[in-house]
Amino acid sequence: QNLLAKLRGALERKEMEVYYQPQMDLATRKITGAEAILRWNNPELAWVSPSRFIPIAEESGLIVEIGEWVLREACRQGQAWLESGMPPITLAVNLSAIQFQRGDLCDKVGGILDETGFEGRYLELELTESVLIGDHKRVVKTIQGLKQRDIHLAIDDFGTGYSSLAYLNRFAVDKLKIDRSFIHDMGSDPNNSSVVLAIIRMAHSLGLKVIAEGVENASQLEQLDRLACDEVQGYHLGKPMPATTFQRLLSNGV
Ligand code: G
Ligand code: G
Ligand code: MN
Ligand code: NA
Repeated sequence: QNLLAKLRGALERKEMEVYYQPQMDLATRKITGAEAILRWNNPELAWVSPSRFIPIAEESGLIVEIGEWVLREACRQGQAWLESGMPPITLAVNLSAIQFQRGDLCDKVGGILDETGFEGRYLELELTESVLIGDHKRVVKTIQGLKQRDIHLAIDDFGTGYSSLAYLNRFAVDKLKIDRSFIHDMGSDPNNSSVVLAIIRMAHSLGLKVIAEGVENASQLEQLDRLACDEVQGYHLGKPMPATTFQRLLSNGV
């Protein structure tokens, strides 16, 4: 396939870049984190959305190499920001189920932490619900390994998967990311916020934090604050942006 052919070698040609999208703590209204989001700029194709190329990278196995590159790049950047005196923030990195299911994830991640000097307590890995319904023993072992390095774990796109709620208790997950479709549906009708409220209550009763994705306006932000949501992420705070732009945003004391 054409896209796959171009995807091979994209890293070597330096066509990939990691963007950062701010995450805000609702209680303090401060930026406390960022999600690392991959951008691919191919000279012939211009910008290609990850929703188009990630599935191809997964099918072809290229996601292992690409995912490792994103992780290393985010940890390197996070450590550089810390060393430059920026306030500590948590960097969230997306993991593909394929990366998670390979037996060597903990060694890979641990190696990158050692190599960059970035501490695990500043790193959050975003998993999808589908990851947790895989081989139970292996999932538990991998999660234990990551926890030993104080790495945080978040469930991405929460509420859109088809697995049961049982895994929330069974696995040492720290945070739920409420899928942006639920935030969108909150709209102007407060009745639509009941699903969001249910997720927040359940998460808190299990001792988990909650972040809302896709927050696009002040009304959604204030609704989420009233529902006791912990953190928000979305265009209202900022789109994914290059590292230099994010650094400027953070040093302007938001
Ligand atoms: O930017 P966009 O909305 O098109 O992103 C689409 C999807 O791509 C999102 O679900 C996001 O989680 C995923 N994505 C972005 N960066 C990465 C990455 O580095 N690794 C993986 N596996 N997925 C990513
Ligand atoms: O699935 P994941 O959460 O990793 O997807 C992140 C993607 O969501 C990013 O690629 C980003 O472009 C997109 N995104 C981030 N904030 C918003 C938002 O407020 N509205 C919409 N529609 N998309 C968003
Ligand atoms: Mn994500
Ligand atoms: Na998401």
